[in-house]
Amino acid sequence: MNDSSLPPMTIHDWFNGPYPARVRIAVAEKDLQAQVRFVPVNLWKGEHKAPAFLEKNYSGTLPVLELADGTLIAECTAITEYLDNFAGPPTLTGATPREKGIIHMMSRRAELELLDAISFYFHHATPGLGPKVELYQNRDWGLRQRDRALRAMEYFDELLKTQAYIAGAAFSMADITVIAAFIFAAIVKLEVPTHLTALHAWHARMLERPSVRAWHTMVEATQTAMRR
Ligand code: GTS
Repeated sequence: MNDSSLPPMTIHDWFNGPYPARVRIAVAEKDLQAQVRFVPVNLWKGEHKAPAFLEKNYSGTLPVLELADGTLIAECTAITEYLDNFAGPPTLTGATPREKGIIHMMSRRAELELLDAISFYFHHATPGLGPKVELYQNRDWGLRQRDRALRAMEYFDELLKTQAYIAGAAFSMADITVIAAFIFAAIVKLEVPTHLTALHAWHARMLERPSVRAWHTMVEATQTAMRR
């Protein structure tokens, strides 16, 4: 909803982070871009672990939504739920109790089994954000998480053979979570196996959504500008 009467919001994030992408895509889906200002927190410099940022988010992760009255909301699902309460389609977290329950379940499944697993693989079994930020790594656990993510890809592929979206018949927050998993998989060069054709076909459809296209265009433009 592009409504200038809504109070301004600040989102602390990093432009191409996969988790931040979840919220940026949600903002675009709800047409709230005009209400949001993005403040960069450089992950690669460990700014998200600095005391000033930890005061905003105890977990030391991005993104964080800051409201005009200073209220801080971390966790992508919580931020998405907050944004979803503004009127206007699409409904990302469900309208009926049944939809809400299913979307919550599938979003958690997409997080725990896929996106978080890829993230743990990145932080534990690859150089991650570098030695100054990655103070503890457990390579064996990281590799197990990679295998967990690969299993989850098979699961979502199977699911998408019989339904159009991750949580059923409509686009939702759960789709955004799996879109972010594709973004993270590309960063860590974890290939989504080509035989998972239903999953790839779903992803091709997701890439055509204006919110997702805009995110990829923004990332390419920002990276080009940073190289100059
Ligand atoms: N459960 C959190 C959420 O949903 O918001 C996880 C957030 C998260 O892991 N964010 C990443 C982060 O801060 C951002 S990014 O990797 O996607 O860019 N990672 C840094 C770290 O040190 O864990």
